[in-house]
Amino acid sequence: MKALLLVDIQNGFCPGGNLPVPDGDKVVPIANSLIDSGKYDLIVASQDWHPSGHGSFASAHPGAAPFEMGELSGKPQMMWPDHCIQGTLDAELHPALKSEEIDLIQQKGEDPDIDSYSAFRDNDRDASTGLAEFLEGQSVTDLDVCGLATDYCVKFSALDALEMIPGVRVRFIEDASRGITPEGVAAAIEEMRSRGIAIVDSAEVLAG
Ligand code: VGL
Ligand code: ZN
Repeated sequence: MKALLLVDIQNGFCPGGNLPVPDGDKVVPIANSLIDSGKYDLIVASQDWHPSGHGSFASAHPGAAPFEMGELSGKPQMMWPDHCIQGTLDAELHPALKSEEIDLIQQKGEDPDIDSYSAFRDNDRDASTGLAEFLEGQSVTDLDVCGLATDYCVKFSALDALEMIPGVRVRFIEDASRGITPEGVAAAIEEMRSRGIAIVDSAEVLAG
């Protein structure tokens, strides 16, 4: 079974959102062409889904400013602007994304005391969201991962997929993803590659 994981293609990570990734919205037409390709047996998506006052928000820590390192539950934590708050427009999947074709939407980041970049488990690698067990149960052998942001949620999701779904082959679709910083993206791609994730383009996927 071949599956596609669309990571956090939400208003909040697109221009106009609360934590905009440069050109984040450019992934939407590419994601739609992947969705429509007929290459996948299963299409899943993740959705960053924070309660207001989440501990990853700078606003929850007196004196902290967004994009500085701070601390959450005794561990280093990037301080983010308030983003993707449950039930707000910011948290909705991008309106142009063909979300009616998505088989399962995995929400994450609900625990106020820990962040969850990965679609599969919290940042302390403890609490599983259940997505790995679901994909394993569906006998997924091949998983393509793309979306927002390459240097955070996409990278951690791809690495966890490899670790948590027995025997799975993982590919990262570079042009269907965007990151927060160019240096972060370069380091993320190198880390994924070194762990055995294939770095591909949507053209290659669509032609394959
Ligand atoms: C993300 C920062 C905070 C992401 C989510 O989707 O990459 N980044 N929350
Ligand atoms: Zn978040």
